[in-house]
Amino acid sequence: MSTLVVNKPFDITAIRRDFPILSIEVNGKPLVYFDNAATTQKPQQVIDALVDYYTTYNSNVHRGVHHLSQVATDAYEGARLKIAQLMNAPSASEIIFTRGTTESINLIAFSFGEAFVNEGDEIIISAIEHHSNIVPWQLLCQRKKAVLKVIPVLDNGVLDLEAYSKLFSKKTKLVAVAHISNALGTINPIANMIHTAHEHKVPVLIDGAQGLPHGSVDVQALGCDFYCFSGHKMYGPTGIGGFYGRLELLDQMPPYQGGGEMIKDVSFARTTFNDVPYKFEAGTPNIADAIGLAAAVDYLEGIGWEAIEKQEHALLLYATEQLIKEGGITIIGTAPDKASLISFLIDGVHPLDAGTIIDHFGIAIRTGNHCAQPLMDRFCITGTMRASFSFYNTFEEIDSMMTAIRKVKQMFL
Ligand code: 7TS
Repeated sequence: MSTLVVNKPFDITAIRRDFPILSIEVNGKPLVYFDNAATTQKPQQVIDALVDYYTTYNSNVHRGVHHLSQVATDAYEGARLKIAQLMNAPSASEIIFTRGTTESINLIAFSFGEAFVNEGDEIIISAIEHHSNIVPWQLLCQRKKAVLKVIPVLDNGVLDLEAYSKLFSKKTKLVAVAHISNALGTINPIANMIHTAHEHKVPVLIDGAQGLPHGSVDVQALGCDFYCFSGHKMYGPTGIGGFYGRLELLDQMPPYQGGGEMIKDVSFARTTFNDVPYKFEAGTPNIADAIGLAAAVDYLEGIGWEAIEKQEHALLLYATEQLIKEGGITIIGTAPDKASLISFLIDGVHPLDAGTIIDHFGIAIRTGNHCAQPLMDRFCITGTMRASFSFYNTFEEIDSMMTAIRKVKQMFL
């Protein structure tokens, strides 16, 4: 396991070589992968870490005194520590592994809800949330007869912070908001929003599914109470993710699932629960993929967050310029502060039709509502086309997308 991080110069050719899938062809054309907000591709280093685990030290964790179990436990707990360091969490025990952002939010909505939410209480979310940060709160509100309040969004895709500050009442129990919108690219001013909530003594959950992959996150500097993430969106395997939770809250929250590992002592009369993080990790965890995720973090740190942010920002600016220059395109979401994704419509063409034609050119973009149906309703559209970039994408790939867009226009207009 590497501990020394040496930032290499940004060498796009070498970086692309690390991702075997980037050299395949789709429909007879070199793959252009612009669906990184849905999931990112995996570098060989992550694939190797998975193979190495299954080939040389596959074993269950926390249970055995035998050699393999200890090696696997060290690697699994090492992955937890790596995530804690990545997010600057005060301690590794405040990192809970789950299947990803959706499971993290469901866990917190259930467990925080059991501990702190009662009839008539209020939860604040925003108009630009992914369904994963809407539905768990709706379920909680139904269960507890609580009330869901929604921060409105302005026409440019920026949250209405004046309206936000007026949503708080003595009944507000939690704010749950995305770091970065997966449908618009808006980077929310979460530090300010957390500050406002804390003035009202209300804890804040950040949906970081699109946040953690794009830049360094410091949960202590932000002061957030929960920060949720998905490993597969940050170059790690699917089926692994988790969240940071403030210890003081985690200690007061009941378990989400019962089973092995989350107990201290079991009798038929009574069970006492393990300490965090194990209280929230019932059953055999996803050992291999946690180790794969740690390899992804090593990989990202090897490139360096500054280099990643710089390349992704340059790609966003270039794509935005090209789309504006092209004309006949409506960009949905024009916030001044945006991450590396762009949602747009070719005027007069259904996004699904356009996406299908673009796929013929080997170009993977996303079309649809991006699991943000209320947001689409707000903008009176059914969906958009979305190109989401990673540091491994190139300006030439954006040129290829523009050529495909021109072809769509010729066919439909
Ligand atoms: N929150 C946000 C902001 C997201 O973008 C996503 C997934 C989720 C939560 C759920 O993450 P999961 O890993 O638990 O599924 N977003 C997308 C997307 O934009 N296209 O496909 C999945």
